[in-house]
Amino acid sequence: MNAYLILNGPNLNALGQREPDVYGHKTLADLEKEIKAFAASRGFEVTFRQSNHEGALIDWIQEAEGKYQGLVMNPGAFTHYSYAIRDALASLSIPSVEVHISNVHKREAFRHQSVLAPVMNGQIVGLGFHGYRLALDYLESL
Ligand code: CA2
Repeated sequence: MNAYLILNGPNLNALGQREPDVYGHKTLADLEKEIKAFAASRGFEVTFRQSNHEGALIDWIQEAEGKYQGLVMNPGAFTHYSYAIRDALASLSIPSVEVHISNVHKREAFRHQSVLAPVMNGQIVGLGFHGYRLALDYLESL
């Protein structure tokens, strides 16, 4: 059975608590529940991790090698400037997809750039929680 790691970065633990106009009313626990049900219906496994700390995310990326068939990551604001996460992703041999709940291109200019997207297989933005399902569908298609 395929297994995928889903990483969520800084502030995503606050989903559903503030800025519902941007991120909606659902919480991170709701996301985990929905995606776990989706995975069960498709016959694969998902492991969820969230951290507000860059180093913790890097440790999980490094540990994913050989353990999972792919990575889905919403790196939060690290997307826009973390070369340390980029280096970790660049040395990962399993496929990875960047997901953003909001449409970053409709927002502030600093959110338009991803320093991570060039070392990942692809990027999904602005489709809410559905982006995580699409990313998993893509990984399953490989
Ligand atoms: O749209 C996304 O998924 C983001 O990765 C969310 C990040 C943001 O920094 C990225 O530019 C785009 C922010 C995480 C969520 O922050 C919250 C703040 C207040 C309330 C709820 C979540």
